Amino acid sequence: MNLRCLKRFKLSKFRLNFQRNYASEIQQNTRPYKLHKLKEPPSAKSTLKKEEALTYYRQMQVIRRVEAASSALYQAKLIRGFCHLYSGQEAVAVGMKAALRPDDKAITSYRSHGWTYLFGATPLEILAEQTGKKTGCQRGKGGSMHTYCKNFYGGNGIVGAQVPLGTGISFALKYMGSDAVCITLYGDGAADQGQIFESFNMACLWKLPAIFVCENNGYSMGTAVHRHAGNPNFYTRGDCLPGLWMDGMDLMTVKEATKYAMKYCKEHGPILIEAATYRYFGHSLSDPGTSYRTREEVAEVRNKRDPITNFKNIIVDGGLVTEDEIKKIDDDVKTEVDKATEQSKTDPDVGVDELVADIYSNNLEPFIRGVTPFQPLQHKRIGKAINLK
Ligand SMILES: Cc1ncc(C[n+]2csc(CCOP(=O)(O)OP(=O)(O)O)c2C)c(N)n1
Ligand SMILES: [Mg+2]
Repeated sequence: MNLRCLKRFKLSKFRLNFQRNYASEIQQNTRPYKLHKLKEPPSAKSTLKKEEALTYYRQMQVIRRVEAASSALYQAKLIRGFCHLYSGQEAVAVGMKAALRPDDKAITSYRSHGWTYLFGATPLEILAEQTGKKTGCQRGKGGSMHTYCKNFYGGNGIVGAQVPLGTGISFALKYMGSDAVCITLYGDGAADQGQIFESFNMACLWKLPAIFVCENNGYSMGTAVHRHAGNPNFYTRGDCLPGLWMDGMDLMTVKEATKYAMKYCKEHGPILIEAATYRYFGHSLSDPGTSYRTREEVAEVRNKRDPITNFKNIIVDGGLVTEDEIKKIDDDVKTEVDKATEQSKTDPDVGVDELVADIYSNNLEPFIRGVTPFQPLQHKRIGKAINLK
């Protein structure tokens, strides 16, 4: 590049930066939806304010870093048992939560860390829960698959079992005259279970404020969708439920779909959303995730469809957020999660005295029945295992 070209290049870069710092909100086109038994699609445009952009970007980065930290702690054998990571699926949780109001509820499967964070748990509480420490969100007694906080009902290990539970939460909301809705998430592998259809039926019958979300990440453990689903269009499988397909890798597409679904289910009853997404890690951390898919496939999604890179490009290219602001968030999140990771190694373990504590919220018998007939264990109330702050 000669000197004149270089000067011109610098000037245009300066102009671009100047313009980039200018926008306080942008309009983004949502990605096309597919509809089933619905007349109108969600909005084709979504407005994004600067503060929202910074928040959503940060939330997605925290989720990804907490999962990377969970993976490292698992490799170091400081997390034992099952551990399922959400990396790649962040835009579904952050986009949906962005549309919810403070009293709305959610329930999901064992892939729950990201949702727990969005409903109020800190990175330390999520990591320390997995390392079995007292500072964990359930005082270390739930572990990776059983994380909860106010308005978030877990963290459920049995495939599909959260769907009737979520339907029950929606029923309770209607019964108590609440304006809130409940989002019930399940995977493509869970979608063939009988209890899902029983739940749909009850929700339809009683017009419950229920948003069912099938997170189609392409695989049920090591089985690809085309090998396990007779009908792979999960958004069409609700029988009496209308369905909506959305690109779950695009945060604003997810947010607009959620706003639409909330309005729909308050007016007409339940709705089913399929979120097309992808997971980067194996099914759980004991699965390398490479025997049933190629490394190239994973690399291609990371390069072309990654939800965080996609969102970053939109907000930087749209002039809403600068590269420096992105870097600052990245650095802050790294510092916060690194600190939480170290603390999750050294905080005190849960004592044996807690083994039979907090089993009942209101214990009516002093002893735990049926565990050791010769030496009954006394029930203790140590502290709230669920932080309702
Ligand atoms: C009733 C039941 N059957 C089998 C399992 C073992 N299992 C755990 S996760 C899983 C696959 C579920 O896949 P999907 O619903 O697509 O969710 P994803 O893991 O992709 O999020 C299976 C078969 C289980 N936990 N519960
Ligand atoms: Mg799946």
